[in-house]
Amino acid sequence: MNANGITDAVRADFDACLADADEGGALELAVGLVASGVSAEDVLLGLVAPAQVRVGERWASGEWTVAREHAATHVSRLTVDAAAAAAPVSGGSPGQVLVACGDGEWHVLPSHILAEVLRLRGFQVRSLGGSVSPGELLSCVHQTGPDVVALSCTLTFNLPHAHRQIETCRCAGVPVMAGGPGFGPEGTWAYALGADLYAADARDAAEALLRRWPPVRCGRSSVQAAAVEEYAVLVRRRPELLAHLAYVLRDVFPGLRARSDSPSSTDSPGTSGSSDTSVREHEEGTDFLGRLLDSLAAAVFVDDDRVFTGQLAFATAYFSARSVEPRCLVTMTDALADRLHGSPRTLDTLAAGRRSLVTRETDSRRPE
Ligand code: B12
Repeated sequence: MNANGITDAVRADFDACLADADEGGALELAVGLVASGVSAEDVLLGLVAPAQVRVGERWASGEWTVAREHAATHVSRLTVDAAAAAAPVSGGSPGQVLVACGDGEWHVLPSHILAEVLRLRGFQVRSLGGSVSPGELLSCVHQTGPDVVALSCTLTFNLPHAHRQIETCRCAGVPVMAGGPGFGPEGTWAYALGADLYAADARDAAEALLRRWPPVRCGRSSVQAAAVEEYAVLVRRRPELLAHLAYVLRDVFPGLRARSDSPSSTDSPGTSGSSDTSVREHEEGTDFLGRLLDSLAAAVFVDDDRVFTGQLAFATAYFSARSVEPRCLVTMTDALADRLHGSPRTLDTLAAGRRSLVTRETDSRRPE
């Protein structure tokens, strides 16, 4: 039994509900816990959040399909809503929080859990859901006048977008609290981007806000002009670099062969006689490479190799689980380095990425 009253058996039951997409069972379990005196906050943070981490592991290891992950996440979302609705809300509203995800960030559930925890603690909360552009955020800030914007980032390659959101809020005079694993260990990259506050989870966030309300603007971006310049080069050259990678990796990377016979191939989907499956596989392959390029660009932007090496570690595990030779990632870093001679920071980041891959490869060959 844990301090919050959620036992291992309860966790196992909830995992089984997610595995079976059993909405009824999950809601009964969660609402039952709240009725028996477990706080809704504990249900959200001690039951649903860790179960979602396990969902991610099962998807990443290839045990679950994307469809199964979607179904489980849907049940988790319903569970969050039901548990929160079954609990009393603390009285007295300290003020208003606007919860948002950066552009390109579709991990909404983390921000939704945060929103519900803050609401249960008495804050007035408005939630914007996934992938919000800086323009949309600005207009909502002007319309609703929040005391603080809570910005969620799960994926590190979205950091440059998060920077734009933080800058937008700074221009509007509203402080930003950042959170989510995308902001790095102890929120390192949140502070680098100029966020005013960071919290590791929703409970810490609520407590930090209640301790020092209203939050004030104090953050300062340490993003350097030279880094932004190299980042812009990577963004501008993204299509060309991606086409080159697809060509270089066509024999080793799943799904790329069918549509990468020449580096200048510009066929639109369906015109080369490929089957729907090969078109889809090709798109998935280029999406994957695109995300690796984006994490290289994000690493250059925040001037921290770990953004890139972390993504390479994820890609290595992802490939290994799918019997794809992770060595193709070394080929990828070399192919990019060949094309990016004029970008010294990018070359350093690629070299760090390459070293991390080679070290991991050597370690994996060492006898236990
Ligand atoms: C569900 C899910 C999805 C769903 C999201 C649907 C939804 N409605 O949310 C969908 C299908 C969209 C998705 C897509 C992708 N996903 Co996904 N996803 C997940 C999964 C399984 C669960 C996410 C979740 O709900 N977590 C639970 C919450 C509670 O997590 P949390 O971050 O701990 O949140 C707490 C704190 O971080 C904090 N917090 C969060 N935000 C904020 C904000 C503030 C201000 C504060 C103070 C605190 C705070 O408070 C929260 C509560 O305490 C995770 C696994 C995981 N480990 O999280 C993978 C995971 C995040 N996804 C992953 C990947 C790779 C992807 C894709 C790139 C896959 C793809 N297409 O090939 C895409 C990218 C989409 C995009 N651009 O955003 C990887 C990321 C790995 C990596 N290093 O890149 C993960 C880790 C899976 C894995 N194990 O490999 N995903």
